[in-house]
Amino acid sequence: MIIIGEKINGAIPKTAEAILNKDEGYIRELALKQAEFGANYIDVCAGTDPSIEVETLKWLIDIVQDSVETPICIDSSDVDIILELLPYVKKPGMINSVSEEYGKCDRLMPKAADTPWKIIALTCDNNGISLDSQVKVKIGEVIMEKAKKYGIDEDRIYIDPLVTTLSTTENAIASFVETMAGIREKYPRVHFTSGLSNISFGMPFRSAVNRSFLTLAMNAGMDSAIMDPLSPDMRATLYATEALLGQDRHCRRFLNAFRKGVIGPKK
Ligand code: THG
Repeated sequence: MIIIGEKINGAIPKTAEAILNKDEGYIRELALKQAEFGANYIDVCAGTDPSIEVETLKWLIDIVQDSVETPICIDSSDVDIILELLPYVKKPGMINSVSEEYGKCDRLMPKAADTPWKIIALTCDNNGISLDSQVKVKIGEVIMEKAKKYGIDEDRIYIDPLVTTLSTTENAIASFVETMAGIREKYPRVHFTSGLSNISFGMPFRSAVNRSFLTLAMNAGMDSAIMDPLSPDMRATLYATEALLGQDRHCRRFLNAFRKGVIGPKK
């Protein structure tokens, strides 16, 4: 599994407070801890007024780059901001995200083509997010064909099928699984990712729903997640599921994580 650590995001009240107060130490600690607990990428999202988004992201990126070797996942809905930041980031990481909205793919892909940056692509377009998995599959195919046209290898694309909320859409998981299966049929090397907490909006005990979603989605081929690596329960589910799915030879990662205290029963 490729873990994208979600904690440096201005939508989280404590992180927003740290951004407002220019609390470098707090952001540094989030970067260090997420790297320590297995994040392969560190998502950086300003969640501020658009007029100060670039400035905020640069400040966050500086701190992360200075603290850890883990590559950054630039999280912005504004393609121009992403393009402005690409040369600013020292180590190529992930772009989060493009979609078929407003020609985002055609604006970003040519510029990212000859770089090692990986790209998260959402299965939505100018009509928004469809509830129909077949519509999402079609959008996914359009995105993959564009990647091919611009010379971006299939395995640099991480499709986010945009899971819907279980409390309003009973077949949220079924639709998510169908979307992945439909796209993977044509593009066997593409990756899939998802913001884990989207599934549980509007429900109590969200962490239980998020963890079960992680297991089911991994079983259906999701190989990346935007998640909180600082949650011990989430880590336990992740490592156990990898082992159960035969993705952890001799359960070595599970055993090592247990020995190091990264996972284990509550004390
Ligand atoms: N897809 C893509 N990018 C995304 C999202 C997505 N970026 C933003 C968002 N969704 C994913 N990031 C977050 C960040 C924080 C939280 C949820 C999604 C959050 N965190 C709580 C906290 O840290 O306090 C609780 C975490 C927990 O208990 O699990 O709510 O869908 N491509």
